[in-house]
Formats: sequence, C-alpha cells, structure tokens
Amino acid sequence: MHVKRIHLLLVLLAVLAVAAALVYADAGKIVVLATHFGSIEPSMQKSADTHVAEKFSGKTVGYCEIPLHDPHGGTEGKPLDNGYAAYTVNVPTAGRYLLWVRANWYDTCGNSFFVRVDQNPAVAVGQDATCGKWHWVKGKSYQLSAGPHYVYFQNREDGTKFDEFALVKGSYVPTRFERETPQ
Ligand SMILES: [Ca+2]
Repeated sequence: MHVKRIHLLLVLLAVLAVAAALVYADAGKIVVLATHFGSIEPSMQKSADTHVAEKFSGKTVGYCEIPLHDPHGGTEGKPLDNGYAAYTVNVPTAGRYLLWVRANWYDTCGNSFFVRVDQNPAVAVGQDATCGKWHWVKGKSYQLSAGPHYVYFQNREDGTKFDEFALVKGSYVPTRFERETPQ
C-alpha cells in the first residue's frame, strides 16, 4: 500500500514535470489567429473565404485581407485608406520577441503590411517575392514586458492576406501553420 502510494506520487510528479516543461517551452511562442482581432477598420476585412491552412489535417481557417482595389495599386504609393486590424496579445514572460506573419501576397505591389507594436513606429513587413502562397514573413523584434501588448496590421498595399501571426522569443522559426496560443 505504502509503496503503491509512492509510485503514484512519482508518476504524478513526472506528469507535472512534463506539463511544466511543455508550458515553459510554449511560453516563448505566442500565436494569434488573424480573425481573432479586437477591432478592425476597412478596407482591412475578415474574408468571407477560408482556406486549408494545414494540409495534413485538412484544417481550414479564416484570414484577414486588404482586398484588391480597382485598379490594383501598381506602384509603392501611399495606402488608399487607414484600414487596420488590432490585436491584444498577452505576453506571459518578459523578453525580446520577434514578430512573424503568415501571409499570402497577390504580387510585388501587394506584398506588405505596416505592422505596429504598442507605440513603436509602424514598419513595413513583407516586400518579399513569394506570391500566391501562404508563408511566414519575418518582422522586427521588440522588447516586451509581461502583460498585454497591442499589435496593429495596417494597410500598406492592396491584395494582401494574413491568417495568423506569432511573437517568438528565441530562435524558433515557424514553417507551417501554428496552433493558436490560448490567451
Ligand atoms: Ca510591395
């Protein structure tokens, strides 16, 4: 009986240790779905469409977009409106976080967002040549305290989509669709 109890306690401790390790490992990566915005302003919109985000499981997700304007902007001009989607992200542990966006671009005149974190200056994220394909794009890094932070995706060019973004502490590089972090 006594030995059994000790065994049970050891198993329980092992389970707790694994759970703690998982939570600790996860603490460095915060993933937010694009459709889970706190507020949104046109021409940023939640698309009526969804897409298969994860081929293996067939999981479909929604996305936000600056839809194509007519005519589509053919130069790197000023955005036509102040459309944005705003997010509150709860950061569990303070540190330096790199912002990543999973985006899908129409073309090289529709391949960026302005991203603003808290009161930091807005920066253009994207401008890469991978068009018509969901892929992760690296943004800037930010020193963040534990607690709520604000992330804004603002219109820079039309024909731009994103389905999630991540704040990553450390060297982890997202390559596939990431499960959303419970907030
Ligand atoms: Ca561009």
